[in-house]
Amino acid sequence: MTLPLSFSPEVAAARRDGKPLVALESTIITHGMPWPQNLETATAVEQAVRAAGAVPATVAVMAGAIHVGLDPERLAALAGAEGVAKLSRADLAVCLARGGTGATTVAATMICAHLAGIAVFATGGIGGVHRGAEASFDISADLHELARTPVTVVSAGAKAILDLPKTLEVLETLGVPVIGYRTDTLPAFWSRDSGLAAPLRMDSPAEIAAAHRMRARLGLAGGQLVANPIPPEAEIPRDRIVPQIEAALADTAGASAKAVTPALLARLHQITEGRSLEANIALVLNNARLAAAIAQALA
Ligand code: PSU
Repeated sequence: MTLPLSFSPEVAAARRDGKPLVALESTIITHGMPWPQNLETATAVEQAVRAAGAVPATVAVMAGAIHVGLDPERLAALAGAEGVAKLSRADLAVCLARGGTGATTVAATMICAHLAGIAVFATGGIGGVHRGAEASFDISADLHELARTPVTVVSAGAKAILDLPKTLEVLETLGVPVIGYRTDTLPAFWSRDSGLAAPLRMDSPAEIAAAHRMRARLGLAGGQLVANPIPPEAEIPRDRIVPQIEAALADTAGASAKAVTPALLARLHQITEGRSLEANIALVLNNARLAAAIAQALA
């Protein structure tokens, strides 16, 4: 049986010509940002990857196939759709087997990127250990995926709505390298600094590419998490965002499972009067540019 993989013409040509590719996820489009900023951002992120010398491959499941690279019509259809499923490792195969449609999270995008032979993936922030996880057990499947699938994921750290110290602990237990890019402290998504030390530091795309290759040579399962701080001009300082996060957490206490992260992000956009969304867009663009440079260093 062949894999249910469908490449856009741009991605198919890049694979043929051996051009560097960067995978992009689609849950950020369907669940992370409101219309129309979601479509504008997805389009701008693809453009940022191209401008930085690589080829973007936005991943989503549509009508029972994994699409690696979405043409503008498919991208617009996904961004405008209501009630799209949010797919992780657990539900990817079920959605495909039923001929369904869904957006891929970090975990599912890593699986699809690896199937497509793409080693580098840019997102905003990964999922992690939610606050109160000692009672709820809510830990994102993104962490386990990083431990098993060999893709380098460029993020602005884990989303600061999470319990960041516990997220770091779990990543360490799972053997996932967490690499601060040109920083000694872990970035916290909307802010440049979480106050926590970054376990590792690298200062160039070439070093990150070399570490990616070395993991493969050693036969180590799993990927790398690159934590790239939001640009200074776009950041929301920690003392400003932390109370706003607390308010958003209080307002969304009823959400559970897959609904938690989207509900928190949406409430925070309201509380910050759009500033958290602006910061989110800036950090994703920044991650796309770094991912393109890493993909070129790997090619
Ligand atoms: N980065 C963003 N916005 C997002 C996400 C990442 O800037 O919405 C998505 C990713 O798809 C990630 C998901 O996998 O949030 C985490 O969801 P959960 O906490 O339910 O695992």
